[in-house]
Amino acid sequence: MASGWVAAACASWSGDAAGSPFVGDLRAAPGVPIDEIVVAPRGGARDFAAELEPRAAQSTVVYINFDGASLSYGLDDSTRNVTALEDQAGEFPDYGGSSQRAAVVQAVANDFAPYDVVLVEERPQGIDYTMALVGPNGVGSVLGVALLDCDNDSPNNIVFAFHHDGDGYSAGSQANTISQEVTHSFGLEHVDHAGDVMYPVSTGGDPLFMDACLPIVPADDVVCAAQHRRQCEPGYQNSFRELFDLLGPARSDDEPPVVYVSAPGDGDELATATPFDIIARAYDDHAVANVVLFVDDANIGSRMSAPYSWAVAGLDEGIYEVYAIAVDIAGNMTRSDTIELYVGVDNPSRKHGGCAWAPDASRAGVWCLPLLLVARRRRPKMASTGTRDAKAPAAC
Ligand SMILES: [Ca+2]
Ligand SMILES: [Ca+2]
Ligand SMILES: [Ca+2]
Ligand SMILES: [Zn+2]
Repeated sequence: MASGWVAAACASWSGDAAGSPFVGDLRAAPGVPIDEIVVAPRGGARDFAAELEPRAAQSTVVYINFDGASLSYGLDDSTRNVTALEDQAGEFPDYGGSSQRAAVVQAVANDFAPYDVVLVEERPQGIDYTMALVGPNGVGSVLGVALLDCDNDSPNNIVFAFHHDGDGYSAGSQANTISQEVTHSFGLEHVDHAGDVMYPVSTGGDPLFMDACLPIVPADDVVCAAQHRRQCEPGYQNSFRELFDLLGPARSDDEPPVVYVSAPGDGDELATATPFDIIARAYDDHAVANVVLFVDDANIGSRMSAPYSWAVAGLDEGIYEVYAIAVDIAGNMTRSDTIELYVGVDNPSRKHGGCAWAPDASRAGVWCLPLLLVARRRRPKMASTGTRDAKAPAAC
């Protein structure tokens, strides 16, 4: 422990709980120890000069990463995949299937609903975020591991939940592990109440952050004492109020999401025989609830988590109009621009005789420009002869 590291394993603690002053015998509690918490090393990455500048209040961003990552060892930095937990360095596996992801994210969102927290499933760019890696990388019998980061000193921690799709834990239980690990990275410790997210044993049910001063366990090893004392007597923690102070209240969500169809491209020509994916991208200032794809105004199906992708095969020849509608968790809705797909048929505007700009900047495109300019210039004179005006571009 010369380096200032303190490891607190839930499993060993619950074994000698008899001497603790709180009510309740954890040895009798059913369930699995949730995690190991490790006190965060101090110093190094923090940029104090930057903190002298006033900043607009910003939502706390939590990136739930189900896709795995390649981690190196050093001071925690989620943005560069660096973890201070040496035994987690290396390849962290992905979550596996996707059947439970949306429900897990929803349950985490429910836990953090009172606070100004934005949950995302795609890696944010250019901002601070806590990353929760979710995948089967367990060592021993615990379900997770996290740094205990008093006063949320680092905004870029990485925490770990060793769950995978179909591991036998409900979405609510998996979410509880994730929520607890994330919250350790804000400096909250374990409390002795099975109804609180910070209870150190996974017992099922649907714990939340309770608005009550609950005894911290293990009682003789409180680490972030100053932080807890703002709400409670020494030795106690009010998870709800502490998070409220650290994160701020949830903001109302009046901003609709941004959504667009990213693949195939507008006007793309596709073969009838070749299956392809339609991919939409959606972003929201809070969280996207789902994205629904429409082809020729028919609802093709909803996706609740990124990537928003629909496999397409066996389409008849024809021109299809495709758009997506994204809904955020507050019910705000956005319809994307419509793209056209040419399946088994030519896109006339892609022909060399057309006026569209060919991707290879072909000679036809170059010729087309002056003719179009001529057509435009003539337009006022031909205003009374609408049919000729409409035909002008076809002359190219
Ligand atoms: Ca932190
Ligand atoms: Ca919960
Ligand atoms: Ca929104
Ligand atoms: Zn824990």
